[in-house]
Amino acid sequence: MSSFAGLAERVTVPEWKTVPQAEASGEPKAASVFRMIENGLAVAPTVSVVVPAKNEARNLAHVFASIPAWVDEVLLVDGHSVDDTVAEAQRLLPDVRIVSQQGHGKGDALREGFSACKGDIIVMLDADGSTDGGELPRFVSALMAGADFVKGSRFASGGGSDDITGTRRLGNWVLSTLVNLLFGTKYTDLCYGYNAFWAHHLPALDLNCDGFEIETVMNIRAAKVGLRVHEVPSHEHSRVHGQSNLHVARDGWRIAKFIVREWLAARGLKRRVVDSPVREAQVPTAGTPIAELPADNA
Ligand SMILES: Nc1nc2c(ncn2[C@@H]2O[C@H](COP(=O)(O)OP(=O)(O)OP(=O)(O)O)[C@@H](O)[C@H]2O)c(=O)[nH]1
Ligand SMILES: [Mg+2]
Repeated sequence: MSSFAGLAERVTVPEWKTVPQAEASGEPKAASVFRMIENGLAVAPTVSVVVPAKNEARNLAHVFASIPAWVDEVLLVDGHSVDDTVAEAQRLLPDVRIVSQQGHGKGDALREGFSACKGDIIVMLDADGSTDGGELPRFVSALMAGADFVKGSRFASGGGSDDITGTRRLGNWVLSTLVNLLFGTKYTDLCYGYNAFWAHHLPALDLNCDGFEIETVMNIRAAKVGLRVHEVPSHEHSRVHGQSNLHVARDGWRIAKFIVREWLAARGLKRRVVDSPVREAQVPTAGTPIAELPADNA
């Protein structure tokens, strides 16, 4: 378990309580330990937090201070920053793992960060101070309760935003409605950067996009492969310092094109499934991991 020297003093979290699993169950000694993540809830799975950051040096103190001390690793994916993002991250959090992004774009950054994670659970958190690490127990709790993929929602009951403009709200509603119609989902928020999932579902998500469409594509793929998706309310704060990298019209149009692309791909897949006699033999059984089920909800 990593120490994150310096972080624990700044963050108010419940006292560490490690209980060997074997002691709790009376079974032979196991490697896992439970950690208290909030009052009345202890978890054994390890948690990685991925923070994509492009010129966010001035926001990192705020962001890191919100990350609870029970998090096992924090990965900062640096997007060719020209400010002191990397040095500041290392100064604030000596245990931080720096991933130097090879490509460009938030989607590319998250993909590189996800593939470097060692935790059982992966959580994505923005570096501009808009997403609050203090909400992490909600995401982890939902995963522990049976979800495969947990999306934060600013528009679920209990959520909110200090940041969203009228234009963005409308655009997000239109895109969410389109996805719900095309994929049979009931998402209340589509383009939000606070999500968490079990790391073993990463191959099923098969992420291959580079830009701000990444959250949308993740949400669609999660539905397409049959993952159990839960929404939890989240409050989006205003960016603390600096300027957004998102261009509403350009990125909104790009997201719309990705939605249509995913829909066409799902229809093609469905046709192949229907045409192929081999698929007949692949009817899922009770023991089949849900991420390996064929897509069927286009
Ligand atoms: N590594 C990396 N991070 C990026 C890149 N583009 C954006 N980010 C980060 O992704 C997060 C979200 O980007 P923002 O620019 O805040 O965009 P947004 O949150 O969608 O839009 P706002 O609501 O206007 O803030 C921030 O932490 C950015 O620093 C990139 O190309 N590489
Ligand atoms: Mg932002």
